[in-house]
Amino acid sequence: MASCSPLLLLVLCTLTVAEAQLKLFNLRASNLPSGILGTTDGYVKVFCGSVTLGETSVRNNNPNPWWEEEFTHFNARKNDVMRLEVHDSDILFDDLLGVCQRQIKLGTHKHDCFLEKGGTLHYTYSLG
Ligand SMILES: [Ca+2]
Repeated sequence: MASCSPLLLLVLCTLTVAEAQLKLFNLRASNLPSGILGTTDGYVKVFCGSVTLGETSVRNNNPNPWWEEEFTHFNARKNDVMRLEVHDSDILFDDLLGVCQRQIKLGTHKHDCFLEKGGTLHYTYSLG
């Protein structure tokens, strides 16, 4: 058909896989366990797909920390895997308290994630 140009098809395809903006915020945790040294010094590392978005500051000696940091990824796509790692900072080796992984969906979503070594991570993200 003369009306269906290859250029139009290309534009449609590009729109279908359009990249979206991911924003992660309202990060907090509750009931984090204490390590051998007895203090819980939590921080969170954030990844999306193969991209490292960064990490929060360390909240020293607080089993119920919150973090004001927000993370933004401008080239996110629906169904990318977002990965949040909760660590306890220590003098020698930091402990990994747990990992939260989720395929991101369009819209704004609030989640609670139970950590392997105890405690819960709470976060909100929006994709659009
Ligand atoms: Ca610690």
